[in-house]
Amino acid sequence: MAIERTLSIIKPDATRRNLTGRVNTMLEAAGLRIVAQKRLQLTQSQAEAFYGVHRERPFFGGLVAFMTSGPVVAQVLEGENAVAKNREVMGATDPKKAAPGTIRAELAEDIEANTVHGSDAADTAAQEITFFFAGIEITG
Ligand code: 3AN
Repeated sequence: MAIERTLSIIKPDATRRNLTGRVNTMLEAAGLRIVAQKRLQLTQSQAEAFYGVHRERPFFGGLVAFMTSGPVVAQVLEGENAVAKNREVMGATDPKKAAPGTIRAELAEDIEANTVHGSDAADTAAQEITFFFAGIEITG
């Protein structure tokens, strides 16, 4: 299996509840290595650009408002099959449907305030990593 990198975001509901460490423990326990990490406050235009693919969806405005409601922690995760492995440890978008033991089942508040973002494919991972990080900020 290939060593991959994926982009993870710990969302404002989690930073507000001081859960960054809890999330990181679950990521690391799943075999993912945090090879870059920074806490930042997204502006409205940055959040709109990051979630541009969802621009036409009815929840877009709420999603942008939520993602700018407090700090986020952007991370690059590395490991075997990292994109799929991170999606697995995150759990389903709606925490009510997330498998027990996943981050969203354990920690998420609802379908919008769902604690973590994770890239959904290798190509989007590459784009999303570049959105947040310069190459010099990522160490193996
Ligand atoms: P995922 O984050 O599981 O890949 P996406 O990419 O379909 O899910 O959605 C991006 C984000 O938009 C979700 N993480 C969630 O915060 C929000 N979202 C998705 N569907 C809904 C919905 N029906 N109502 C409110 N927010 C939603």
